[in-house]
Amino acid sequence: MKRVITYGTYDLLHYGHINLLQRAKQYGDYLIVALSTDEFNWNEKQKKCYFTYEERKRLLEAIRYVDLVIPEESWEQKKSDVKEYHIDTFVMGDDWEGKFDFLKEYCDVVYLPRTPEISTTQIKKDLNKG
Ligand code: C2G
Repeated sequence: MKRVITYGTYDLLHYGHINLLQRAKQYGDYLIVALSTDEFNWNEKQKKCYFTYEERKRLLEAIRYVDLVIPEESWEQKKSDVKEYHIDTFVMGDDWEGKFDFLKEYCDVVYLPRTPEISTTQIKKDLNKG
């Protein structure tokens, strides 16, 4: 069984995220999403999520490509996650290009093109226009 992992906030969930998850799953049979906790988002990314961790986890678990959701609580957990979950391929959007190459010692590292036209920031801007 080929195991894939990816990380993110996934708030507000949109089709750009789905595109990423769908492509990530193509690298194996089992996809784990390490979902940023509310604390990690606020303390490390200064992101205040609209949906709580539990709500975002529930949404991700409903996606056919996702097999397991685990918490992302620190920047440093990736190496231990890759070992603990016997990961074959680490996948991220290419906005992170090169940032996680240190994992190449432990698994394949793939950066996939983002879906360019959509982002949570854009959604919020458009909604605020009324
Ligand atoms: N993404 C995408 N296209 C978009 C928006 C996002 O492909 N239009 C991808 C991102 O590249 C990322 C994933 O969807 O791989 C999740 O995006 P975010 O929730 O914004 O993730 P981020 O806040 O960048 O957190 O340790 C890594 C971090 O947790 C990543």
